[in-house]
Amino acid sequence: MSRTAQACSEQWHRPWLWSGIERGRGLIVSAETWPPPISPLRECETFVVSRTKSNGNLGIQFCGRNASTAPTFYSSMTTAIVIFKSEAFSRNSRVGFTYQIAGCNREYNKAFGNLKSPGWPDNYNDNMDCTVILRAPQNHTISLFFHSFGIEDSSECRHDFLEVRNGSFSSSPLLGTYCGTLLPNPVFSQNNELYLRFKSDSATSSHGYEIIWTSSPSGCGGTLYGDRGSVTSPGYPGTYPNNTHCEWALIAPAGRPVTVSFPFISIDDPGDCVQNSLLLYDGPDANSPSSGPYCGADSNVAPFVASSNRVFIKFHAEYAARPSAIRLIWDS
Ligand SMILES: [Ca+2]
Repeated sequence: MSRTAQACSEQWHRPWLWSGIERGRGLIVSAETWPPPISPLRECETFVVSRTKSNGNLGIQFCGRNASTAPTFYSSMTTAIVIFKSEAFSRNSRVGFTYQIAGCNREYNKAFGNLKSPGWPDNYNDNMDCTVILRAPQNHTISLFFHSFGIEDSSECRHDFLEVRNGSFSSSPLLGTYCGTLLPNPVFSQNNELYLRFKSDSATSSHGYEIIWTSSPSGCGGTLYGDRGSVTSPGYPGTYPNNTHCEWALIAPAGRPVTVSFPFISIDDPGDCVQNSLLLYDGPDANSPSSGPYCGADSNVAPFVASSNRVFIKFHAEYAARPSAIRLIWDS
């Protein structure tokens, strides 16, 4: 099934709300324009598209004249909302959006995002076989952080499993196969692509998984996007390498202030928090008011409560002579 909606006026269009009917099957939304663009206009002058899930604004926003460059949007649930705004629309122009019921295969060509098991937050269905390919920009490596995990446990994960491979093919080197309820350690790719396959058998399901992923050219850091999630130092739970420098920009949905807690923090340091430290900023970048520096080992650090939906995190470690790692969790 697919449906198309059109807009042709210079105003905020009433949002379209589209719903699928099959639990566990999201929607794919894509955009096109008529007539095709002839000459480029200023970015964002012609149309602004924001497509969101029904329970918040964890969607994507796209500005530009050429709809063919708009990323395809996958909803994780059966509903998608499309909001369209035009500021300078010519009389003969049209923009359209098409949706169709999606299978569970996904391909993301972007630097960061989040992944949820099919049907989340409900249990996944039986007999699923889903492939997800993450493709970050060239020269980036990907960090995959598990925030919630529950897949039917079985010996050697023979019943249901999530597997992660370093590359974009089913034959790429295996990084891990996961089932059960133990939260897997983060996965760090060696290049800019990861291949994930989720498979369930014909009986017994569980609540599935919630994953935050990001990427950066330095091997650590990137944008973290989602209403909640977690992040760790590289190599976690092992010790981070010497000269580690990570900068994470955390973005929760608008209007939802972020709280960051510290379930594990052990930063080897002589005590002055100069060479090795963690800083949290109450805003989008390092110009925002900071909290910290945090160093040493402490199991009882008070949560950091931000005033908005944006937090910037800077972790710098020149050396680690003793076992050292950090894990942070955020909620909004
Ligand atoms: Ca099963």
